[in-house]
Amino acid sequence: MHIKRVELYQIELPLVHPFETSFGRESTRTCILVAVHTDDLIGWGECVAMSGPWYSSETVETAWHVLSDFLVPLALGQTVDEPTDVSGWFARVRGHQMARAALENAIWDLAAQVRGVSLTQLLGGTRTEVPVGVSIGIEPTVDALMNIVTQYVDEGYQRVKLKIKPAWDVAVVRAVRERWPDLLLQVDANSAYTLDDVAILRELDQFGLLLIEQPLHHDDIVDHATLQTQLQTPICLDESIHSPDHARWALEIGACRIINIKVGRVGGLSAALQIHDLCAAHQVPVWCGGMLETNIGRAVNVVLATLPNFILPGDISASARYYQQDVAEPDFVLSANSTVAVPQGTGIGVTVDRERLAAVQTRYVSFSK
Ligand code: OSB
Ligand code: MG
Repeated sequence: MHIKRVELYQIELPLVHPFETSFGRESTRTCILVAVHTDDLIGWGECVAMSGPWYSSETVETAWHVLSDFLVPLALGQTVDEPTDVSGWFARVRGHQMARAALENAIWDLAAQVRGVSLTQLLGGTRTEVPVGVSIGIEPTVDALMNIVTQYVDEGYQRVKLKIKPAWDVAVVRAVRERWPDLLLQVDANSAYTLDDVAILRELDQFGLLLIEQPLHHDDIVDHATLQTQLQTPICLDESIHSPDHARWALEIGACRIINIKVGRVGGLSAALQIHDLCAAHQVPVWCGGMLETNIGRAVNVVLATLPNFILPGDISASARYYQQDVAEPDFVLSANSTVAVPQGTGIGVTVDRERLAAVQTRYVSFSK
């Protein structure tokens, strides 16, 4: 297949409920959608960079710049046989994983469409539904949080992740654990602690958590290895793992016992597959993280989570947990056993709603060779 044209769309979608983490509060999701055209097909990818450099150093602006000025020119006019070749075109570009992933994933969508198969079939995924949980932000009060957890548990989520930060940790987790003794529960600190906080983190051991996600510095691997020797709860790395090499380094020094794979954070599906396989070889379970995606990015997450070593439930909640009206359809819906169904159509299996896209679009550019 031959890449003829690439379009970038910036959109703004209001979240149904503001999402607060240790790095800040978001009420609207601003993101970039990438459309890659062959003569007769269009592949879609979502760039998960956020408006500010709080989760990672990338932003919507840096991704727009790097896509427009470096990545799209490298892709235009190329003939693709295997989507695993795409990351090689971008090898000279350092960093900017989220920008690279958006373009690479659009080409994966195309590659599956060209073959007339679903992306799940192309990747060799084995599930028709994937187990999911819900990631719950920091709330103004414990009462407000308890109401939100109640709502999600009533909706059928069987696994809950709580965002924590200093002074919003042990007491909050205790309150939730006391009310739901059997709930699958985990926490995510988004790098809000240091090794000086070992005593607080050790207190979390009493709550039978599935994991503690990214407690220390966003680029650290070494201190996490030290911390893991002092905790019973498995550490799961998110921010620190930008590539298959980071995953290998983390496993080699025992920095974590679980890895959260986010396609955007690691630079695309090819890298995500490599990390999946590496972890499987080390018997280290993985799960699919989320970045408040629209149905385009969510579809890729669901597909990725069909691979066998995605053992823990993903941060892949139902579409309605994020947006009243998405830019692609159909919506992902929570089933009675806390799963979502894997799309069966060709490619990523969701279709862009052009009217909705036009209504939320704030910036647009088209490049052709
Ligand atoms: O750290 O996992 C994270 C959202 C935005 C940025 C970082 C994170 C998150 C989430 C939400 O936890 C996951 C989701 O439901 O999409
Ligand atoms: Mg995280």
